[in-house]
Amino acid sequence: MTGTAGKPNYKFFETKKATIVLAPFSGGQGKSGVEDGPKYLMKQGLQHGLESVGWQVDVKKPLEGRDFEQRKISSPEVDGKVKNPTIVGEATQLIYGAVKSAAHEGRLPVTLGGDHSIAIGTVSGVLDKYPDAGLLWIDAHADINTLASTDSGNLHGCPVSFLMNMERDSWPESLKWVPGTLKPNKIAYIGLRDVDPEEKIILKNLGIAAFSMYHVDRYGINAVIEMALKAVSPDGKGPIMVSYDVDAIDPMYVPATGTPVRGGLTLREGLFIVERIAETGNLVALDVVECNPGLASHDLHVIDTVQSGCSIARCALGETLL
Ligand SMILES: [Mn+2]
Repeated sequence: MTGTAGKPNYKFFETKKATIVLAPFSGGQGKSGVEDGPKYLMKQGLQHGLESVGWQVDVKKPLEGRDFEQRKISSPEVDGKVKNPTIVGEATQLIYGAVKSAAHEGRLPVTLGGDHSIAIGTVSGVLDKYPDAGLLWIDAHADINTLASTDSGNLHGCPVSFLMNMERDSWPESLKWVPGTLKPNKIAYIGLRDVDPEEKIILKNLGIAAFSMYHVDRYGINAVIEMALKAVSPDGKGPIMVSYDVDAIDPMYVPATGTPVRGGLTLREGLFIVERIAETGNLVALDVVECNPGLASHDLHVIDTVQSGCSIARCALGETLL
């Protein structure tokens, strides 16, 4: 290996066309501000960053004019334990439509959250085009609570259980559109360090490839990525989607996020994950979620967080250090 590793070649795309899907949605959790994530990321130059690495980019706004924030504030909904299932169902279905059509048009969807509940829509949309896609979930949390196991009732802690069709009988009407076709052998986690007891049991029972910060320390990030890729695509040829929660990275680098947990990835480890996935040529979609400028204690926190989000997107879409 020389210092001039080849530029990534995205083999599932004839031409490098991407669609930025703006998903300014906060209804999967209680805090305000995460709905401003897309606006800040765009203001920081995310679109130009993708164009600078050779992509033709268009922008879709599937939630425009829908007033989900207003509905969350003026008529908060609790169904059993579950909070705001109606707006989560409606918003994720709109995002699903946008991501699905971008994918079917041969474009690479880059969805900007918003809280992580939006991945119910993005992953479902990507699987419609690439049913055998592997999903890498980069996160401090497993986000695999079921409606029975969730303590908080916040749906951003549950998207994976919907994607995997777990306990469908308990689902609210608004989420019944979710196809739920993700198989346990098609998801791998990197960065975990705050996993609920019942989630640990679910991960173990389903045999899901889950790499915590312990594994990152034990084996190093390079080996962990290879193991994660192998778990979801044993022959190394299948399409890969990345759902990237910025809280995977340590709050030292990414402070402005809803559920920060200390002891996370360094910024370099966090970027290396997407650089390496880009290098495989197998990337077909990316989410960048949970940037919450409203939770920064000063401007530098906003800049650190938003710049990290932009870097994740550029590295995933082919920016290299050399
Ligand atoms: Mn998450």
